[in-house]
Amino acid sequence: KDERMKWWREARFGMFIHWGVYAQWAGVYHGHEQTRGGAEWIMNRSKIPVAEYQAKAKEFNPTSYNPDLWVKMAKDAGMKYIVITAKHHDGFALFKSDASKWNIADATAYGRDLLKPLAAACKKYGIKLGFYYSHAQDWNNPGGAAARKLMREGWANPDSTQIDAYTQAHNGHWDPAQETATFDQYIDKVSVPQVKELLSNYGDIAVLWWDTPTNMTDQAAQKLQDVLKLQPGIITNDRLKRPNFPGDTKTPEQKIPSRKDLDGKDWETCMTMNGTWGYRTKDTNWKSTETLIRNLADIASKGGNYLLNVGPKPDGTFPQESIDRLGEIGKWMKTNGEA
Ligand code: FUL
Repeated sequence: KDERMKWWREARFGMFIHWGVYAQWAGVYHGHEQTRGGAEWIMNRSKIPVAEYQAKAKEFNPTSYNPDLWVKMAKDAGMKYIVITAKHHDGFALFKSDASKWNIADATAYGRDLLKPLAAACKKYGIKLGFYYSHAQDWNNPGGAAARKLMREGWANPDSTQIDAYTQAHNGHWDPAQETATFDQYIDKVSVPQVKELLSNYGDIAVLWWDTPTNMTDQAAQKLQDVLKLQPGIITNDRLKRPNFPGDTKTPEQKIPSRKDLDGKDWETCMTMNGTWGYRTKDTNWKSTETLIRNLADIASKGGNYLLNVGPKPDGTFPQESIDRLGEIGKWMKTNGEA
């Protein structure tokens, strides 16, 4: 295990990328601002019908996507690895998949795999590539789980009371289309095969970043864990299924543990640069570069890693505020950071 963890323990700094068709909505549904949570949650927060969400995805066409530039920005900032949302909770795959048509190649105007060229760019610059995969929650592929049974006040949908009653009676789902298969069928037909695809078709994969074990069983978790054998060197986090699948790394979110909370297990703080993981037009709550550098120093001094997020725009470019901060961190790193 120590051998497997070696590069990760030395890395200290990585880039998280939350990108998907939710970037098109950018936190707004029919003129209603999403008032809480990351913009990548808009389909669930606003309980957007499956057909409507998928119709909008047809227009997704990130013609300015330039993974070479993305990876170069990460590298110049001193980052050693990238973890990208191969599939977030909306179930949309950024890769060509035979397990579900709900993927970039089959469901959008862009029509081709986004991860292949990213993997090539990572290889070119010597940056490790990891995949975030929402294994349990999936709001579009039938049978997938849906967390959050209530919209509560302020969510961006005027019909919230009616929808809340429905979701409470339907285990978090808000659209009958989501329940045309069972959770076990979803695990067997979508989740397990897609993780196989991800671990077979993109070269060396450094990290599998599971997220939100909603409705997970130990049996389903074991099926997913077995797929990891395809990449013997892979590192995984602690979100597959608690408590029996602890993985390699703990994942404090948006916070830096204090020394007394450290227990010897490897850990990685993931954090947004503003307040959202997925792109959101109205979120201008950007942390200063100084804060980000202080965070990195704090985390590194305590032996953790900092996974700092970028939420690209629907056209495939990074928000300018993220580009600026990455550039400034890189400048600081050149004078103070790296040996
Ligand atoms: C959370 C997710 O629900 C968020 O959308 C985001 O991906 C974050 C890193 O993990 O649990």
